[in-house]
Amino acid sequence: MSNLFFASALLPDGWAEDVLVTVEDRGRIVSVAPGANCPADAERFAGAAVAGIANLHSHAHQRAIAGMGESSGEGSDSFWSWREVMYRALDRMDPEDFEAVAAQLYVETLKAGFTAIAEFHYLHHDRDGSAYADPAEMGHRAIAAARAAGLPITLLPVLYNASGFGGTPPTAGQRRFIHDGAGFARLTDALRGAYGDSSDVRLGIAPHSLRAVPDGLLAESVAAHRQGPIHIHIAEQRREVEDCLAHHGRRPVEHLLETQPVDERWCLIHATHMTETEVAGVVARGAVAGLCPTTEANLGDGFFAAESYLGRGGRWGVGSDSHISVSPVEDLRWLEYGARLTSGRRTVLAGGPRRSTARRLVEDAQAGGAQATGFEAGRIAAGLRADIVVLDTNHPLLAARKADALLDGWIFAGNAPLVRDVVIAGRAVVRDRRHPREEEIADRFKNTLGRLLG
Ligand code: NGQ
Ligand code: ZN
Repeated sequence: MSNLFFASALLPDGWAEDVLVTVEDRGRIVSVAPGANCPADAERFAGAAVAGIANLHSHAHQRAIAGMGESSGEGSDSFWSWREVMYRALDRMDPEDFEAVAAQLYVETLKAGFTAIAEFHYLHHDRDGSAYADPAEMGHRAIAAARAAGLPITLLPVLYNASGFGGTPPTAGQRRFIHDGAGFARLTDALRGAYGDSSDVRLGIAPHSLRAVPDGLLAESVAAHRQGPIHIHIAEQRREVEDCLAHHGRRPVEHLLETQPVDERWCLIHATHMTETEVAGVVARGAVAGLCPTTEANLGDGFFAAESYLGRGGRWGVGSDSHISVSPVEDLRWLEYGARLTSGRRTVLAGGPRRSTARRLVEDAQAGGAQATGFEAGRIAAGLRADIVVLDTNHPLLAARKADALLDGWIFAGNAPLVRDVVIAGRAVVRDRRHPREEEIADRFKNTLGRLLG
């Protein structure tokens, strides 16, 4: 048992002061007592505590090229030309390199205030496309990196089979991603054997997209995975909506809802292009919309129908995806700003009169992130994981702010890092903005990039 004491904390029924949180040895909260005295043995945090937010969509290898697709190429640049740049960069990435890049990303993820990550992982095979001796080699590396950082991880091995609708053969650039049904089953079995009982790891699956997984194989993989999250890229680019219409006579979300048992286990990544009927359909199933506003902006995807989806009570969370920005602040802020820029109004997602926009965004993202990663977290409450972020209430940006105004300051005012401490399973893994292994992990990352890209 350990005791954590916070000057203030956002609890399920609102803000409280002098909050004593007792945590059992496996990292679950046993009790939460507002208005408490600080026991002598407690670890004391001077700031404002909020439950952490899960980063629900990551391609860790892309951290290596963040910002490297920003010089114009030959013709007009697009999502698809960026994808070629990304494929070329990962051509040379070995397991050691991948682990070094992922560890750096995961430390950054924690320091930004995310307390779990869903790794949508598709770099499975050796450089020539042949399987590694251990088919789960790269998955082990992702988990080793997360453990080095101290970040809970939901590993989503990706099923990738085709380059386009209709089962068109993969391209050379996709050779390291490809599985058939049997190969994918071997991978997921190996992972389940290795990590099935770990408290810091959750396992799910990620059929990459309707483009990359033909319907029959998609149904087969879903049927084989009775437990754990199911994530899929769904409707990010207009071209993929058009291709889906041409092939299936249905839009992607429409097609998925008609053909798969979409429910609360599902997370629909980049549900960018939806009709109102599709929005209502996703909300009714209780699935999470996995939103990545900074990557979606960077890649020119389009605006998610945030006002309508949130207005209907849809579940959602955020992910840093390509890692063009690793920050819950930027992703939550840009979700609201996208809604402002399209509607011409302010506080669009606040959820009613006299509500804090940031409180709404943070609480929705906590809940959606927990659902999509499968970690019992997202609130500071007995029975849940003690994954907690502490804001620096001493910072000038938060001066004279209390309660919800702290959250509005955090999300909307400036870019100074306001997360001071991060607690995972009851232990501070970031203290005073420092991670104990950050230098070592950053050095290894820099060496790796020097070799890969230099
Ligand atoms: C990915 N990323 O799988 O890494 C994708 C690009 C694709 C984003 N969609 C590749 N942001 O969708 O085919
Ligand atoms: Zn993605």
